[in-house]
Amino acid sequence: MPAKATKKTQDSEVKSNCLIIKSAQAEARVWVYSPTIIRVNISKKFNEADESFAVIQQPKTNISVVEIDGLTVVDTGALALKINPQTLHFNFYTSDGCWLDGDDERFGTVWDGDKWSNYRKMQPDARFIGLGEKVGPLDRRGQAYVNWNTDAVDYGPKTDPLYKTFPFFIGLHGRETYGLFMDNTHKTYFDFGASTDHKMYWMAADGGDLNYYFFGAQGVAQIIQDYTWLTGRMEMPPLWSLGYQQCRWSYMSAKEVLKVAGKFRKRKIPADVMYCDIDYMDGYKIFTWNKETFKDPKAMLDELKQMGFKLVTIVDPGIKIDRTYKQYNDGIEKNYFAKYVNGDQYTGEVWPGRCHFPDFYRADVREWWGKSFSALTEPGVEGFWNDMNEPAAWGQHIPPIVKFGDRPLSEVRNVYGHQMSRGTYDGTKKLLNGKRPFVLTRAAYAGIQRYSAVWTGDNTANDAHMLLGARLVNSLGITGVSFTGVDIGGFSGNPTPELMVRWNSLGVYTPMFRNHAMIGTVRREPWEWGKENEKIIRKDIEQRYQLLPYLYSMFYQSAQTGLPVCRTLAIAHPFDFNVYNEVYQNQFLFGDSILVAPVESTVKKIKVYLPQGKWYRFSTGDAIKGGDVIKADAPLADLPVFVKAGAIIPMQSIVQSTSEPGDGILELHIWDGPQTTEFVYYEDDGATYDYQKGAFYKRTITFNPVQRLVTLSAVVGAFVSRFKQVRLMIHHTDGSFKKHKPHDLVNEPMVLKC
Ligand code: MIG
Repeated sequence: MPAKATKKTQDSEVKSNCLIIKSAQAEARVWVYSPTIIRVNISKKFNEADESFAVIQQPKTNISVVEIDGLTVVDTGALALKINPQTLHFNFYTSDGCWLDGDDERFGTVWDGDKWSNYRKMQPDARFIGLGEKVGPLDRRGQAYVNWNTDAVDYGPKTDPLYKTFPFFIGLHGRETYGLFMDNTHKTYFDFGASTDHKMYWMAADGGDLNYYFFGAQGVAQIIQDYTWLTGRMEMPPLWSLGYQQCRWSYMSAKEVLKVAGKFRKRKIPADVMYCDIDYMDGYKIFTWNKETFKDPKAMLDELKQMGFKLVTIVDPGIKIDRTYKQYNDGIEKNYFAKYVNGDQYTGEVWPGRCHFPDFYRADVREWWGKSFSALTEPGVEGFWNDMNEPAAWGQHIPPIVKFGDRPLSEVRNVYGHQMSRGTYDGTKKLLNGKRPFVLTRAAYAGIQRYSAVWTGDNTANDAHMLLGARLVNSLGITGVSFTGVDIGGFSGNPTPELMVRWNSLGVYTPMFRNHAMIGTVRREPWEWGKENEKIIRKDIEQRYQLLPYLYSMFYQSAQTGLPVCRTLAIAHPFDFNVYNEVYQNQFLFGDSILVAPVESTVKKIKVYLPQGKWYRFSTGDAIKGGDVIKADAPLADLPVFVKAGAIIPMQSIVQSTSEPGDGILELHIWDGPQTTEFVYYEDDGATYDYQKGAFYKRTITFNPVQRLVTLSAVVGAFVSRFKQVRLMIHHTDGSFKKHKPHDLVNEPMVLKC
């Protein structure tokens, strides 16, 4: 029975859509965001502005509250929250009464000045996944983490914290799933039973409220969908950013950039993107070009364009203190920089020397920042790499007396990179006049997917880091960030040729495919590793380009549902406990139906766990029975990659960059399976926002193995496909493969025999 709007019991009242409970210790406010999402905010002193950097939804306009046996119960239909108004203990249940999660009865929430800690019951079989970019195993049980965005130079497989903050995890026990997003930007702590009696886990913050969103949907994928509904999803990235990207700290001159780009074309290694790291600037002054080494940026960009390359340039937040520098003068004049508590500008040292730091929390500062990109967009740059935005200053410890607007650093450090990326995205989107910018950031907070892709910072050239990278990418995917990548080859140190090749193979199956290395390391370009290795690298990069129609459709799916492109097996198989086994935890699905098993460069045979069902080895077409561990060959030229029976994978001919049209034939690769399967094919111009106005091309492809038919539904959307024909490529259970004759692609439904 819903409570009347004015109903007031002894301890609780409902004011419009908010349940308010006052205890001796604190006040709790509860809102319902959807039947499966309830927000709880407990505080001693609410900030009535109630802003969030992450959440883009509003609560529902009503809330249903009843009193049962002294408990205040919020019932959403799908979820029941039972609150003890005296102790402020909260417990969440499914609609059929199954307990999901709640406060530990002994402690619940405890305050220590402005700090709070919250203790929560832990079941014996509890598992936890999530928190985004965090080292350690897939199952976080027994691990503890801190969120405090840090320039984690030389981080190792145990370093914490790293660059980003995602206070969101998914818990599992029995057959139940739940999620919890603690939307608090202070330094926060999560201890998943690492340092307790195994009866509880806990989380804490150095300030702010115990402000969390509880997700009660059943299924990991459902919770990710709800979480990304709440915090937003990415827009479609420019197609070129899904191609191969070549970076280095630094290509030192326009001449060198062009030479490297030219070599890709000469050696017929597909690639789309070149990068300029910090040395393109004049004295590391952001939004400038070095007058000698990059004399004519437009000429360089024109030439790159002719070769089918895009350029991404780096920007750091630190603005050099220099009276001859526009951004410095603007910033001083308009008061755009962060200050100490006494009102003086904060000064820290980074690449340019002494710097001030833009106050990205202010809309006018973001606007100014965004406009400054014209120095890069005018000559033709379309990709913007946001580095050092933890923020980083030499020495790492920006004093706590620094303020951004009226907020102390301690409160908002974790969202500095988020706000910088927001300014970059909004600004460059305007400047590019309808074209999609590519934005990449190192520091981030929950919700970053709305503005930017992310990479995992300064990793190292060793096998452990390569495997860790797979876990970081998969974990970022759980927290709603799809467009992710690592420095392929490892940033610091020098990979062996074998590691370089292996890492490149894995890069094919990473949303962002970028080769990058630190200054002073050996050259990393594909031709630096000997003839044989170059061949393997070329073959793998070609594979990536052939997969682009599949990958682009997967990005579309991700933009629609929030499901990541790289998916830990825990998403589709949360209760298949093999997926958490340390031997198999790095495995992931690349899109709906490609399973990738990362392997160290020194290992030539590995154990792979294939979930229930039938599988095929991608490279050979050999059929394999799932639900078991197999020993897979892993020669350097053939990373263990598998496809699900029934998989429909649209592919294309090899092109040297996404700007090439190719042969116009869409190849539908299908691996025979027992059941009817479906794939939603998606295409648009890959460059503009016209898809948001209907200029897309979408159709459902269905494979019916009994009738031996492949059908393409009528096209939805007004875009004309870049493909003229469609060709079935059928992989049969006996390992044979049949390439059918191409058919003209028409917009009406198509039925093809196979
Ligand atoms: O202090 O711009 O993580 O990718 O090459 C190092 C130079 C600054 C750190 C980034 C790295 C980049 C490097 N930057």
